[in-house]
Amino acid sequence: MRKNNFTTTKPANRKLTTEKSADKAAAPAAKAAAPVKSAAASGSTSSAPAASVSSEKSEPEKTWENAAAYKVSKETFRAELDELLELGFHTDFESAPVETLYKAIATLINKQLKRRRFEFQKARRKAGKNVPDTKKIYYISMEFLMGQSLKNNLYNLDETDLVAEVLKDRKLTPQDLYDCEPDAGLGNGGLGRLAACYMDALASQGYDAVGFSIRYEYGLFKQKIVDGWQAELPDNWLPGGYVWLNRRDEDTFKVSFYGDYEEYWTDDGLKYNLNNAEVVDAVPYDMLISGANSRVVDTLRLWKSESSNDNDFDMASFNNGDFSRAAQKENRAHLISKVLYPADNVEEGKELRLKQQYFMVSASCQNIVRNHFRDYGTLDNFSDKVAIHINDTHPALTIPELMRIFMDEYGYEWDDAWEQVSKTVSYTNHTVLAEALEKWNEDIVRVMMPRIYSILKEIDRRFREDMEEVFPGDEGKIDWMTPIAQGQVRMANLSVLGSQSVNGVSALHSEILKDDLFHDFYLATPEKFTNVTNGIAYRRWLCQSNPKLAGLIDSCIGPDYRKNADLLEKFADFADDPSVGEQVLSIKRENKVRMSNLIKKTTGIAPDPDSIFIVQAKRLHEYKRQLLNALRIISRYQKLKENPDLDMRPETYLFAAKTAPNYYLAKSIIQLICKIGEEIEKDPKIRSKMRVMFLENYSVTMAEHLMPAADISEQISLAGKEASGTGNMKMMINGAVTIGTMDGANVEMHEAVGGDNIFIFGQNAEEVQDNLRSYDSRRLYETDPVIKAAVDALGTGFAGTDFNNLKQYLIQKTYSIADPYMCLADFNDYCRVHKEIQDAYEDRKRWAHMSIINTAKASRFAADRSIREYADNIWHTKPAE
Ligand code: 26V
Repeated sequence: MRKNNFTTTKPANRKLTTEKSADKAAAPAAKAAAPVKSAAASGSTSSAPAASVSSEKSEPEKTWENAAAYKVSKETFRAELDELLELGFHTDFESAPVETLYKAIATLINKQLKRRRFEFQKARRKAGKNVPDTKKIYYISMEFLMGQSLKNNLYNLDETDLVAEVLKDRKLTPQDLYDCEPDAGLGNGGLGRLAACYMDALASQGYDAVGFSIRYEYGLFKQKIVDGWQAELPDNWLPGGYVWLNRRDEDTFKVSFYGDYEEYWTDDGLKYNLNNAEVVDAVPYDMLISGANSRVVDTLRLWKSESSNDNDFDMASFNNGDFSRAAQKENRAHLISKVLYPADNVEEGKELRLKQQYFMVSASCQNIVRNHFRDYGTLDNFSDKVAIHINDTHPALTIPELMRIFMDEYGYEWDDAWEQVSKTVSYTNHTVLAEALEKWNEDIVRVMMPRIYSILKEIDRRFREDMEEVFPGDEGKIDWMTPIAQGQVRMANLSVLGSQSVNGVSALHSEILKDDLFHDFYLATPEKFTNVTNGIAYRRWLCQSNPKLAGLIDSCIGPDYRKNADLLEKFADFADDPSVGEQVLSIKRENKVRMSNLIKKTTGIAPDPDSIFIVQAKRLHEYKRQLLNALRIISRYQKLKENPDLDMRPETYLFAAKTAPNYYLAKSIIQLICKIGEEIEKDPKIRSKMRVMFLENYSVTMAEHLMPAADISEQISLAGKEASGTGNMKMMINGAVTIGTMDGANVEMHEAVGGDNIFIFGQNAEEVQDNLRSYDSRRLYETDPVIKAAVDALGTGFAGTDFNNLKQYLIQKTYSIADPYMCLADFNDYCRVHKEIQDAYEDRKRWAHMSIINTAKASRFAADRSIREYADNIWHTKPAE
């Protein structure tokens, strides 16, 4: 095939204007002249009436350099608040409902962030575009599980005390406002929360970064448990959440789907026509991301889909009284950003999901390239100045979409475009589960995005040619690696071959990628593969969620660890200090009391704060083995039934988990946990010794209460399956002791705290590999009476519901493999370490020691550290500050 340039009608490096071009879909500024919709209509706060109280003359200028200038007196803040309440909310300070106070104060804080953001960008421009070693970082992710923002922003801007002062006049506290804010639940679990933690770390360390995602109208469903069964309700978060969203019509981009596509050859190369495409507008809503101890304010840009053409409203149908037909096209456009897909780690081949992905990717890539060209007048230095990170394979279409823009809109030839694109993109893998590896039906891709499909075919063709040189004649291997085969587009392969870097999220996981999942790619391009172990926004998860423990740490080692997480390790020096130990235990107890009260509010039951709080909170999935936990609980319950006077420290088992709506088996496991809890509640003697509670509707905000209250953190996945885990880090930093397998980040936690401060059990990843083939769960069931009794109890049931299906799952080969995640194989060892925990917990000095070591050694799991590793080793950039 001749070297083609895939040009459309535009010449190379042509400046972009709003002029009508043959390919209108590509004109970035097309909406520049569109009037900004009213605040009420758009949900924007940018034009809220009183958000512009002019600062007094005597106040210092609010510049980038002068962070102190943003500090205002209580009086000034109150004056701004009063004006906003009156003009923006038609009320006043004395009579405003607390929800209104929340909105108004959030609006003022958002305004301060906008000012800071503006000044940051101004300073960036002033410093010149050629600041060496700094790039613009773009983090593209289908999910950002942000949770609440007010508390975090107040903490970062150091305005909590000011707001507390102002609220005193209404006898309210900041917490009363926090309780009004809905979670921005724009994510399923670990992957989404990680992206949120990384935005915090990027801003806190002064990196110039933008996150890109979708402004889902409905976030992750609200979970309702009905008779133990999970039901899903829509999560309509925008009414309380919009205060943080700043609509920016002027940055609207157009995204094309479908259409009649034809390619033809000319003397200038391959050209194409695309007619009758379905074009939608991508309208950005910016959420501003404050950093702690940082003057940088970054942006999370969330795209909303809207119909791009007034003609999309069908006036003729309307006039005929066919109203649903009249709005059909508009609704089709709006549907794209309507709702977050609630599945993770399971197959989800829905067309709308692919549409969401391309929508997000196309708008983001157009935005990135437009910005770059505007700043530099060329794309030749693109990979020197831009880093684009794709969070799992969901944004993998970034690769062909950038190729499209470079070639079709800027006239690049294939090789030059590829050179830039493949040096700019980097990819993180978050799961090795085969069923979560995205594959799309080739025909769907071809029809939905014909131009992208054509580029994918060319990527595929060239890749096969390249691999033929690396693995000559090895058809099988090459076929396994290609982005298109057997009628499917394989997003993981596309991501690996189109990225300059591929990483896993814990040391073990990254090894598995090289040895197993991407082994052939590793052989072909070993230099691409690296590891960045996950990290958490520890200021949120420790300093804000557990202020008492953070205060104690301040008093021991000083507050600098709040800026530099490495310093937290010094807290280990206090592991055997009796007074610090006592305080650690009593703070944990206070946190448990607080959690217990919260649980009482929703369930009517207050678990005993002097019992051991054993927590497993995470998505419900077979590989995470909540079922193993439940089986051991059953076994323990049977023991207690036999001997109700058993001498033991009471235990409270707290579960929290959502699962994909169509994941029947996982829903059964939720029901099992609920029903065991119900059964135990019936017996006063037993429930004084053990309680099992399933906490409904797990969320970021719930986690912020739960993590500080955990004594034991359950991290019991089958080794080799959990890529990293991050809940494990959150509980660890709050002083919980982990019971876990050698999986994901547990391995590094074990290394950090040493064998005495963690309870490790079960097969390691290698043993799992070796044993899987010969594994016979039925034999274990038949030969081990304790296992048999627990499994049989599933058949008998709890609180009137039997769980024969789960019994069969564990021992019956009618399921392709019985017990595929080997619960029964690790059962006995799991019981063994739980016994050790009972003893360790009774030795209060030892427990305090373990707790302190866990908190201190969690320093290495700070997101700040992860982000520095990404910046240094993958993006090759430095902070802008
Ligand atoms: C897959 C799918 C499949 C199609 C439908 C929607 C959807 C959404 C998400 C996913 C992938 C989920 C992968 C994930 O969340 N992995 C988790 O990532 C965490 C952060 O790296 C890590 O700590 C967890 O171990 C890992 O399970």
